[in-house]
Amino acid sequence: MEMERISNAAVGAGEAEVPESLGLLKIPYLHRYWQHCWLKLKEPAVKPSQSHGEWDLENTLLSGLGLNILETGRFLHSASHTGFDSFEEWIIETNGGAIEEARLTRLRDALAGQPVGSAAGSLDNVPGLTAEERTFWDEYGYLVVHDAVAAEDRDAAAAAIYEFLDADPDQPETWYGNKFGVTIWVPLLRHPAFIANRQAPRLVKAFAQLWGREDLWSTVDQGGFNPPEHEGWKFPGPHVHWDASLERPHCFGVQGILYLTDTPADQGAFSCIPGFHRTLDQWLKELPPSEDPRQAIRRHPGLKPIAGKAGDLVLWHQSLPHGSSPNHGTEPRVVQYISLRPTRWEYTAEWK
Ligand SMILES: O=C(O)CCC(=O)C(=O)O
Repeated sequence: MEMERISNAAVGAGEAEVPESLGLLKIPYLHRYWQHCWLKLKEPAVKPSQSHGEWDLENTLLSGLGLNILETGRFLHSASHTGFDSFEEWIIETNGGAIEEARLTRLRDALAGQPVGSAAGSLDNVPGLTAEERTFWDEYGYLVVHDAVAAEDRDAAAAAIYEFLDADPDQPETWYGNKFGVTIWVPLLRHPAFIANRQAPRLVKAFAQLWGREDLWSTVDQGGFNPPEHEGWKFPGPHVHWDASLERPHCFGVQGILYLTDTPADQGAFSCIPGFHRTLDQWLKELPPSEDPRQAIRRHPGLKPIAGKAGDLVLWHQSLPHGSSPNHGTEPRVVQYISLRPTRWEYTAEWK
């Protein structure tokens, strides 16, 4: 198939007109993204480093369309659905049959390089981080934001995870039948309470303050369920790691996890090495060349579990080594993963 040229590819162009041929959602960049995925599929020799270098915009696109990056990849890889029309139909169907025009307009504007506000509306009167919290963040690279979402959405999200897993909070024998395997991930993505939590004003404001901007897009991330260890169920990870490239420069990025139930430190809490974002460069320089940093970090003694209450949002700088931890408590740890990123952000494309 001849690759069609999109003459008005939206990035930064600021153009308003979208030709009829660009489909149902009228997002020129969506067509460009689809073409790019198609090219990678048909010509696997094209390395990611030779890609069009728009990792940030691709994430914005998918977040704006309420899509998870892995589910989108899976859809596009399934041989029977490679047409652009079926891609758009799948997007709409995945969103429950319709996408609000206001959401599409905000996305179109952002992809066209126009300024957009927060998805949660004005944040002016929303309580934000204090000066002490900002100082703590700078020093330690993580932060616990209390009562980040509405209590009813927090509880509804926890209940949705139990229901999705066919588990019962009062029946421990039901906690270990995760149909998705031995994992703490729960691939529930678009429960209404999950969507509400991603847009909770206090949560959005915390991300906005750390990024220093409001044109943020929430990843469509999953839930998590980490039950107490026992003889037949041992914590499978994630062990300490980074999700960002270790190639320089080490860019700014904020990741987050929302505790949906009380999470004492020994109950499978999120763990990180506080302050490591400030010493990552030096640590890498001093590491013997024979050492793989991603293995070496596992021996670091500074990993600290971060306790929190139901409704607490733990934020961390992406340069902090982090992971989950074995649950030595009596209750499961129940969470929702949430990260917000701007339309465009600095990132290091080369993976190390
Ligand atoms: O579940 C956790 O506590 C850790 C999450 C994590 O490692 C990640 O989001 O990259």
